[in-house]
Amino acid sequence: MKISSARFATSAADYRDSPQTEMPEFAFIGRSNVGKSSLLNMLCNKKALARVSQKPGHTRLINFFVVNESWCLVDLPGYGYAKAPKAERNRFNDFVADYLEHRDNLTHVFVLIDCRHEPQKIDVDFVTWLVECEIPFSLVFTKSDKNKPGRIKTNRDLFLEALTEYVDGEPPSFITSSKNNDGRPELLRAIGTMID
Ligand SMILES: Nc1nc2c(ncn2[C@@H]2O[C@H](COP(=O)(O)OP(=O)(O)O)[C@@H](O)[C@H]2O)c(=O)[nH]1
Ligand SMILES: [Mg+2]
Repeated sequence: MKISSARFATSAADYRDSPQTEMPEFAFIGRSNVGKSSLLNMLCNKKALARVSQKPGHTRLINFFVVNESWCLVDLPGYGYAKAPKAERNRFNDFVADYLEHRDNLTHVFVLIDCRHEPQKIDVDFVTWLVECEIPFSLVFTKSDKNKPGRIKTNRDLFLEALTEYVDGEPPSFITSSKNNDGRPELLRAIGTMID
């Protein structure tokens, strides 16, 4: 799929403020700093579309971007903000949950996971919650330029193994790097098949 245009549409601080549109929507979520904004920029081939932050916990809003004037990318706030109190860390915003559970045009969720780490409980718990809610998702292992291919595959396999208890079959997974565009064609192809 070719990206001919990508533009910021709007931000919402509450699910009810989400824009009214029937365009298919693809949401990106993961821990703060996992590389969500960088991945959106990489996919759209635009450096400053979504804000990339050195500081975790920066994105507190749901940000909507329109691509090719026909579908949307959504940058959701990161869960697991390391500097928040522990009680808050294990919980993600109600409004993100509302969005994921009720947004009619939500087509697919991409869950970003840092490929350098072995499965983290917060990621496994979140994916398990998606399964319970019957929300379709894929796993995206980010920052592949920062780890050896063998280690990345091991971490991915461990994650898939941690899910077998909860998921029938294997969810689709991607390995990406926003530094070297690793995984870009595969992700765009997957999105393309879902909007046809
Ligand atoms: N080496 C490398 N760094 C990355 C990659 N993706 C993001 N980063 C860096 O990780 C930090 C957090 O990225 P950001 O996209 O803001 O993460 P977000 O909080 O999930 O939106 C920034 O310093 C990025 O430059 C990647 O694929 N490779
Ligand atoms: Mg971000």
